[in-house]
Amino acid sequence: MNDKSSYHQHYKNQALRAPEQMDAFWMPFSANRQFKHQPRLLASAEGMYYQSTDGRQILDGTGGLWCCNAGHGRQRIIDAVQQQIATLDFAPTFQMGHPLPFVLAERLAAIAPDTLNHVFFTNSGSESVDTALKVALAYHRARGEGQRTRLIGREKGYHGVGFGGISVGGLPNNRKWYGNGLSGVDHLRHTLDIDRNAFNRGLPQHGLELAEDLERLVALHDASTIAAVIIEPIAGSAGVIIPPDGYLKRIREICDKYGILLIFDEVITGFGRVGKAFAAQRFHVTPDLITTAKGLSNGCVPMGAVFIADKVHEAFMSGPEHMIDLFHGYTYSGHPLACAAALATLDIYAEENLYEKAISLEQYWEDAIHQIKGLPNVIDIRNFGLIGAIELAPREGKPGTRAYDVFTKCFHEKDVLIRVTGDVIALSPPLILEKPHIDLLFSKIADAIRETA
Ligand code: PXG
Repeated sequence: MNDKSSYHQHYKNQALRAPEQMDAFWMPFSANRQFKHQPRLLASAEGMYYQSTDGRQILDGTGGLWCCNAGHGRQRIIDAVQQQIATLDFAPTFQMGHPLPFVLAERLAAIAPDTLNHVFFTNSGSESVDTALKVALAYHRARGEGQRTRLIGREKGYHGVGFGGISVGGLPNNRKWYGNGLSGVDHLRHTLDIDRNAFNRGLPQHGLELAEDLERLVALHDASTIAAVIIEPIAGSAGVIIPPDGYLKRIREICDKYGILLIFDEVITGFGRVGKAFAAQRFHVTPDLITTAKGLSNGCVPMGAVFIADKVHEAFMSGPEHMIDLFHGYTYSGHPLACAAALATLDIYAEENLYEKAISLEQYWEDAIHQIKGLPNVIDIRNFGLIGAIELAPREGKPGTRAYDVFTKCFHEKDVLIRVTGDVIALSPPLILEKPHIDLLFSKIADAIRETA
């Protein structure tokens, strides 16, 4: 297996198995039995395309899972990771270190909003969320406000799958199986309002008043009990929810008024998806913490990072110097391979101006996706940055099946990879895409929608 083609062959032979031979791997967030009867397997990837195990080139409309902003198979990342594993495979992370996370954190702080100058490394978005929630609680305690233990999330929010994340999250299926979660959590109302905002381009014009829902929760619980609000500037997993114009700014104002920390979960919006390093910058709203993962390392090695404002960080640095300042961390926080991948990824983003490129294609992207309007069962289209969503009317009594059929048709017959959640088609292509890819993507999706009853 020393060249790519023999590797493919090996992989392919291994992958094409009878369903019962696939049973050992319990796939995440998947209909396992259905999948194993008609698997969708990817063997390799380069640029804008995956290659399926049956040898087809599949256009990537999803950046993997909102991860591969620089596209696939980037030589610079490959070289960096290969060199790193040959040089330093692992170094202990508690009370010990190696140079890369220091270098990487500085690079990250330089592209983050002004005051977010400190970075805590994790291995996933879920861990980033747990980290941010814990830092928020500990921050208040360190300042003598230990009674601020309440965390506020939002309906339809997705913050990964840790107990913290599902507690502040607002997707019923991700919560209801797992008991009560954290106590003392409450949720803002969500902002999806198709009745008033259907087929709106960019930021919805209706719904700013929903930010005042935070005032309701403050009145109910009292500000003195509330540690933090966590929201996605743009929600992805719930089917792409774009914030109403002015909403994030108003949430920031209310948090400031009551001394509540604001956490932006930018696991999908970070690293160029909306034309800036972070959505915070695009919206001109600076939170106190930002959670990230995915695009940080182009999805190549698992890695997450939490960006932390100076004032939060400082609150931990006043004890005796020999004291551990934060009793939190992961064995793999700042893993050498992840750091190497992330540094190479940041190089690519900068050298290829990928964030600016995303903005320069935004109008074209918007025009292309809105051409889907009028096709059968299309009830809404939403877009911002290089994010797009096409919402289909659910089939009577069978929610999710219509979009799922479009998804499988796209994969098996149209050679494009899309993602569906519920009856929403969500799109988040690599930022390296060109106009012809956009044309191809939407013409195939349009065909698939037309051909799906
Ligand atoms: N926060 C947000 C906002 C996310 O979107 C996570 C946290 C959790 O990250 P990890 O790395 O622990 O999975 C996410 C993950 C989709 C989709 O297509 C989105 C995610 C994961 C899988 C699918 O909507 N986001």
